[in-house]
Amino acid sequence: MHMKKIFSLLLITLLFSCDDGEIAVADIDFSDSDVQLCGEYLFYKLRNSSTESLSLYIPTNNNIIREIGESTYTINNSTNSLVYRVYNGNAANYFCNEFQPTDPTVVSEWVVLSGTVTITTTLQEDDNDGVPFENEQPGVIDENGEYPDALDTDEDGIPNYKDFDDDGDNIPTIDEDIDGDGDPTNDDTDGDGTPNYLDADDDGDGVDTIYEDINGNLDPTDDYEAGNDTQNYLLASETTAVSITQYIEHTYYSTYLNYIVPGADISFTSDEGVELRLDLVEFGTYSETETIEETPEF
Ligand SMILES: [Ca+2]
Ligand SMILES: [Ca+2]
Ligand SMILES: [Ca+2]
Ligand SMILES: [Ca+2]
Repeated sequence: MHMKKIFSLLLITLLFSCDDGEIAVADIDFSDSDVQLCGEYLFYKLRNSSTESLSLYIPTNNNIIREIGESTYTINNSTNSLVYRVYNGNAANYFCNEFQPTDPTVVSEWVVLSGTVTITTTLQEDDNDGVPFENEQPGVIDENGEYPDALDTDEDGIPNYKDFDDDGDNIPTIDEDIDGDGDPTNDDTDGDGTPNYLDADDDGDGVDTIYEDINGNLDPTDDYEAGNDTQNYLLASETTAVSITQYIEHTYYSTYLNYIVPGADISFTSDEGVELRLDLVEFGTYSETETIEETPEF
């Protein structure tokens, strides 16, 4: 109890009395801390060498972190809770445990008795192919968060922004960066004005790159004619074609971003009835990325 009092004096920048009781205003900034998640759904952040936590618990069976859109939850400190805690040690293992650890212990706890929290969930899909999302002509986002007019150069059903082989020649876009400068958009072997990553016939010899795969292993980058040090698909003088009837497996990444914002009027109350106003503009963003593997139909 003595420790708690001392702590409170250190913590509180401004403490004054009014008719409703004591109000403390504290400049406690969690904005540099990552939002972490345990189970369904305990969001939490740690700061000050993990001796302070801010946690938001919304118990529900709904998959709230993958439902695109905005949801507002009522904080009542029984079902849904928002809590600021101070511990007497590192609390990094305090969460995500089936059993509450005995160490560290909670020195101070401040809860939100009433208020709201809004979670806005958006989905970002990208192929990490070296061409930025906005340069893959996604078009305009619709009300469902989708891009119905996105460009699909090879018409394999996967739009360019998430197609890691944009021209469907079985060479991933990132590997069509011939000069290796990290930018696949400035490489055009046959000089036809279409960069290799969008050019199904990279050397302009009339044989599509996908068929210049002599050993048929779905990788045209390892096929050389004897005596050549350049692959057939980049050499217009080599026009041997084989039958290829499938695409390589494609990979892209779906990232769900959950932007969590408490209501503007939220305040925290200690068990002694002291009200604490945190400088809490937002809780933060929790993100979760899923890797999708898909082989388009040829
Ligand atoms: Ca495509
Ligand atoms: Ca792409
Ligand atoms: Ca190509
Ligand atoms: Ca060719």
